[in-house]
Amino acid sequence: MKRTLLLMMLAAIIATGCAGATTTTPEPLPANSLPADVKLNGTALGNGLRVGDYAIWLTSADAPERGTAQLEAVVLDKDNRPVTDATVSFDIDMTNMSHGKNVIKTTAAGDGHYAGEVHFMMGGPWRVIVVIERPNQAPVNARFNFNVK
Ligand SMILES: [Cu+2]
Repeated sequence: MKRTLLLMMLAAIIATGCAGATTTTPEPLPANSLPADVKLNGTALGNGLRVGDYAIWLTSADAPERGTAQLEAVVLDKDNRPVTDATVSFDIDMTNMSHGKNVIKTTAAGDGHYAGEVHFMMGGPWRVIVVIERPNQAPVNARFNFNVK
């Protein structure tokens, strides 16, 4: 009996230790979970993601094709309010081959929108890691996978 309790406590301690903000498993947010007052500019690149205290959406002005694309991340806090004081960048690469490190700084476009121009060198499977940095907080990564024509 005592031994069981000890094991349960140990399990609880281990579980708590793994629940740090940077290791939170992203949770997909379907389109209907976007608040009514938040507008996405363009086509959503997959579901939104809940990562830690953030809800993040990634859109492309046009369906992504080989060449230049205007991407936009929308960053909301845990109460679905726009996060306007973050530094947001796009870390882009293909998932079936690497084209090297390519990180694009975005420009804050108001209301939690962050815009950046990226270049897709070829069609195929790509990913964009949206990196969210705020003062005195660990960076948060949200990874979006999608196909480029
Ligand atoms: Cu490639």
